Amino acid sequence: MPISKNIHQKSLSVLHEQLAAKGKSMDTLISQISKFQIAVPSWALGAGGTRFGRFSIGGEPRNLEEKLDDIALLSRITRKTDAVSLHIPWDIPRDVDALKQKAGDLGIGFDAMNSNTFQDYGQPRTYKLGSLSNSIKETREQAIQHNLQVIQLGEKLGSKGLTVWLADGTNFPGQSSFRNSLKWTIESLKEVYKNLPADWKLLLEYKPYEPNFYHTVIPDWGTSALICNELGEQAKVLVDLGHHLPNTNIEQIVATLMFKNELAGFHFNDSKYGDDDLTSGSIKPYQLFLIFCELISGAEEGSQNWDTISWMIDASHNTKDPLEDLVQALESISIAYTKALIVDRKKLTEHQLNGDTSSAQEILHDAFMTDVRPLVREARIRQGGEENPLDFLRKNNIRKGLIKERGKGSKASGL
Ligand code: RM4
Ligand code: MN
Ligand code: MN
Repeated sequence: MPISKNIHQKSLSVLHEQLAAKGKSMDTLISQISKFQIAVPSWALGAGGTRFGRFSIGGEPRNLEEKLDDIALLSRITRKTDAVSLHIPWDIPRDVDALKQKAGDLGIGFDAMNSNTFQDYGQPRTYKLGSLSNSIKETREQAIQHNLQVIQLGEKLGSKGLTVWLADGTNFPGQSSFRNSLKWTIESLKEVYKNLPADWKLLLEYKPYEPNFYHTVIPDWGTSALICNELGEQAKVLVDLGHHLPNTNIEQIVATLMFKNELAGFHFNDSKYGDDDLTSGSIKPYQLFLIFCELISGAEEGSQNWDTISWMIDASHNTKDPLEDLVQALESISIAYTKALIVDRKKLTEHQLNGDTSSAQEILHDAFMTDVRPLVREARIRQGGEENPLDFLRKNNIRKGLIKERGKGSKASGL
């Protein structure tokens, strides 16, 4: 909701007083908020589909260049993103140098590259029964080569990471051997890892089910970590928030991974039941806050360096304007991060050590219940972003303009 400058200033000064009482400096917080940038996935700029259908939103980017234009707009109005995460082959550039040049001009970098061995797109061998875990050597080899090509492309663009998500698994008991599938996956990933540039990381996702419903080769963080340990230091676990069974304690997973310096980064989204890819913070904002609490304390207490963690959104949506959805996601993530920054960690530790359960809980609640939106808004304004990015999109008829330029039926590559 748009608010007046007067109300913004008033609420900011109330917050300033509240924070000062807790010994928190507003300027330090603002610079932390401003530094925190989240990469946008190239596949979130069009209307997402479900397996039952896809409804075009109109004005979707028709090519990679237009995807960059959309991200540049998001970047300008929110100041919360400065990079795109590409998905190959959805995003094979027509002209790599020209794309790099354009991205540079727009101030957009290339975050982790995503390989795709979960679909068939005209390659010689099908991935119907798996890719890196396939029982047929030639199919595994093809999937390895695909990942190597993604790395090569990423190197040209200046990316520093390869994200691997495997759809591999089975639908029925007995369909394959658990142990062989895991062994072949590890062998294949070792081949990929051998070719990983020294300053890259391999981000390995896990997911308990879907598209396979009996078993997934890498179902959980433990299996992902086990594989990463076999690969080496540069391989770490990527936590996609939607890739857990309902009620999983994701903040604990984050803490454990950081404890072992095994956290590669995040795919932010929200979920009610499964891999719903709903807007971050739309369903479980308290969980998102608790995750950030673990991230901040894990980094502050020296478990894992904050700068080694990658931040990406992974969402798709079939009923919202993708630009509006991404604005909302970037805002929710920044709010959760800011709330976690204002937790009185010193007091929290004291209460933990004294066994004072109620007071410990109160510390977290107090931070979570604080309305930090004026702070996030102020950070954005100071960086030259829009006071209210959502309102900006509406007032300036951005979608209407895009529909006029790109057409009503344009369809972005992706899901
Ligand atoms: C998967 C997973 C991957 C993403 C694809 C599109 O469920 O989350 O990260 O590459 O979706
Ligand atoms: Mn993901
Ligand atoms: Mn997913």
